[in-house]
Amino acid sequence: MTFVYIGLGSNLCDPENQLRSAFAALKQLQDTHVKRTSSIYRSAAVGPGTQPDYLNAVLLLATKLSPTALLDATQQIELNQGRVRDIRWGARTLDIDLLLYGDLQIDSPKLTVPHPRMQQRNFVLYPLREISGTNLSLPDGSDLDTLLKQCTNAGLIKTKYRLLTN
Ligand code: ROI
Repeated sequence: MTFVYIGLGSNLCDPENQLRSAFAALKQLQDTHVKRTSSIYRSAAVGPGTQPDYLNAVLLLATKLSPTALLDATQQIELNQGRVRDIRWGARTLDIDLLLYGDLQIDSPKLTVPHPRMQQRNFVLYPLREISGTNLSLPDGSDLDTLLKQCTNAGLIKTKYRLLTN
């Protein structure tokens, strides 16, 4: 079993429901257990142009799936929920990002882990810290608490909602 942190994000077609559907689908994945879930966070969209606010959450999985098998499975969940990959950084019904896969560093055409932009994203770092319990060391030698000090939580709203593990 490997511990894997994933990020969920949605800003289209009832985002809270999108996150809940994704969570239900992730719970059905073979050889995979959802161990922890963060609160649901709301934030303005990062990136160019104007688009609706996002809801985000971070989950801890324990899985026997390989990184590519897990990527394929999460991309299938995105597709099942109507994800259309057209505009880079455009609005989306569902985004599932592999943030950390154990302490592996992966740099392949299909997959980069740790997620290359997670270190600057408050909607990833704050929910990640909520469920990590302790400071986390990242494979590049950085650590979560230091990244958090460099990353404002301005505009990030922790809601009272969460995806429940039971
Ligand atoms: N902005 C926020 N706040 N949350 C996201 O999940 C998110 N995802 C994206 C882009 C468009 C970069 N902006 C985001 O892919």
